[in-house]
Formats: sequence, structure tokens, C-alpha cells
Amino acid sequence: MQDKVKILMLGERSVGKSSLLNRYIDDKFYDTIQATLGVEYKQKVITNGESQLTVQVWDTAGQERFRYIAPIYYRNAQGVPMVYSVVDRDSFNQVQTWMDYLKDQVDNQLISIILVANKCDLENRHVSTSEGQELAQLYSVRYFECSAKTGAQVKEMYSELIQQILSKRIQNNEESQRLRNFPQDQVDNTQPQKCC
Ligand SMILES: Nc1nc2c(ncn2[C@@H]2O[C@H](COP(=O)(O)OP(=O)(O)OP(=O)(O)O)[C@@H](O)[C@H]2O)c(=O)[nH]1
Ligand SMILES: [Mg+2]
Repeated sequence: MQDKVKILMLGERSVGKSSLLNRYIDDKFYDTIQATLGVEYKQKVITNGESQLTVQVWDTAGQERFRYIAPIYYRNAQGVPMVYSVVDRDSFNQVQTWMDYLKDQVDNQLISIILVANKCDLENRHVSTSEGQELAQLYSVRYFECSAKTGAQVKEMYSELIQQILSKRIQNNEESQRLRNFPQDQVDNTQPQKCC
């Protein structure tokens, strides 16, 4: 059976979620692209060491009117590029809302998140590198500056996310294995002792 990871693109409208996905999956960029309506996905198979991995990237709509469709698609998501645009201050300010929303839908321990500053090819920046780095530190996540247009750091960002997902999966498997192997008498010892 082929192994699979599920990635979910999140962030405000027009920040370039679909464009990052298109760059990663098809290595294409479009100056004119339709806003995403609802949810759709694309996937590709990559070689990971000796095994093959299907990377499924789900794309969501940033427009507010679609926001409440998405939660069922959040389920089983293992990684999220949380995207804002460096030329759109509001999209940066809205990251907090998206993070809160995500945390309401998924188990924090099971999901890997990367903060993505997109459209870095543009010169009229409204959000600086240090502001992005500080926000990433606040959430304890990695920070990438990307451009879907030039392709800068796009592959690297997805690769880092996939590595984080796979490491987390190993950690969680080891943890559940450890708990399964934990001797019953030791489990009982953790119960509070009655004094009388
Ligand atoms: N210069 C530049 N333009 C970009 C970049 N990424 C996306 N764009 C442009 O920004 C616009 C919006 O891109 P989309 O990929 O549709 O944004 P989205 O986040 O998917 O938007 P919704 O589907 O509405 O949520 C399009 O005109 C893209 O061509 C980038 O890295 N650099
Ligand atoms: Mg889109």
C-alpha cells in the first residue's frame, strides 16, 4: 500500500494558496487564476528514500462565505501551510483568526504547521521579514518566505512540512506502542493509593 500525507492550504483570499499548490504539483504559475470556490485537491507521488509517498494537497477558499464549508475537510489533515501575502497587511493580521479556527477543528499535537509569507517577489512589501519571523516564533512553527510566481522556496517549504509530518507520525506511533507495551502492574501503580 502506498503511504499518503494530507496537506491543507489555509489563509485569507488572494494570498496565493492555489498558486503555491499549482507551483508545487504542476510547476506552473498563472497571473490570472479563479478564486477557489469551496474545496478541491491535487496530488502527486514523490519518492521518499526507498518508498513512495502520495502527497495530497487540499486547497480551500479564503473568501469568508466559504469558510464554514471547510471543517469536514480539516479532518485527517496532517500539515498546514498557513499563508499570508507580504503585500497584504490584512492577510497577515488575519493569521491569528485562522490559527484559532484551525485549533478548534484539529488536534494540535497531530498537525504540523508552517507560516508562509508568499509573494516575496514583489517589492512593495507591507509586512517585514522580522514581523513574519516573530509571529512564527509566537506559534513555535517554521517560517518560509516564498514566491509561487518565481518558485522561490516553494519546494523547500513543502519538503519541510512533509518531513515534519513523517517525524510526527513516527513519534506518535512510538508513543502508542510504548503505552501498549506498558506493563499493567506499572499502570496500576500510578493510581492514587488509599490510606485506609
Ligand atoms: N506576484 C505574485 N503574485 C502571486 C503570487 N502568488 C499568487 N499570486 C497572484 O495572486 C492572485 C491570487 O492568487 P490565488 O492563488 O488565486 O490566491 P488564493 O489564496 O488561492 O485565493 P482564494 O482562492 O480566493 O482563497 C493571482 O492573481 C495570482 O496570480 C506570487 O508569489 N507572486
Ligand atoms: Mg484559491
